[in-house]
Amino acid sequence: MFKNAIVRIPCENMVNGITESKLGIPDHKQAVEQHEKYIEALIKCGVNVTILPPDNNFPDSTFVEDTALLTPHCAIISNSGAESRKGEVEEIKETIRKFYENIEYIRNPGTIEPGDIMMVGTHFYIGLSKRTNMNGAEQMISILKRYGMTGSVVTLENVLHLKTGLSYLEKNNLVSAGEFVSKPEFQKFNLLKVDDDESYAANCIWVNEIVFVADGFSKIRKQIEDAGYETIALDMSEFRKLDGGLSCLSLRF
Ligand code: CIR
Repeated sequence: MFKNAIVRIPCENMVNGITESKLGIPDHKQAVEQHEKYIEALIKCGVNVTILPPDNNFPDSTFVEDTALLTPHCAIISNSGAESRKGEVEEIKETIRKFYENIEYIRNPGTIEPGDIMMVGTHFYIGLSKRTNMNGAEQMISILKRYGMTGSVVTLENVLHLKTGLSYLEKNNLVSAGEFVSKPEFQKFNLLKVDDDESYAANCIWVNEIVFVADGFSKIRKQIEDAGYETIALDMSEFRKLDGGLSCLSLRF
């Protein structure tokens, strides 16, 4: 169960965030409203939410997931593979220190963004992407080992981050899209397969037995409900314009 979450309110400068989508420029006001609904949903799931103020120095700073991996035993501060995002970790360290005594760091030449890391119990799958390199993954795995956890790498080609196409919902249920559906390492899971026309919704999150799903993707939402979960649908239109999904908007621990 998650007791805490950290989020950061989207800044006006989000209009300059990194994106490969061709969905247009996000509307800041609408993004803030969508973010408020996201916070309300976390609170509904019994999570204490730490809300950080907007940080205009970093257009992508609302995507706090990429700043750290927060495990039950330690916090690991990441090192973004995107130049414009590297400074985000400085801004969040102070908050993480309030919750963790054991803090570790990924250092150059290693890069890693936790959007590439999926937790399954004490094991962490790490996607090798444009943002996460082998050195970063190896540093992460050796830190995890020191704290009694394990990690393994997964290759990916077509998506920004591992969790753009995969979400673990506990109880062996794995939402899976595109290139991940046929990967041998995931065949042991009960796969909830996402159709290509709903691939954006493969990024969903389990929060204390409730699953947050992007609004407007009824087929995967029904599959998740049929698997026994209550769902909350959230409008993500403005974050999607920056290639961001539900997991990216919080650190949950
Ligand atoms: C970026 O490209 O870094 C942001 N525009 C989106 C980050 C999404 N984060 C995530 O999937 N964890």
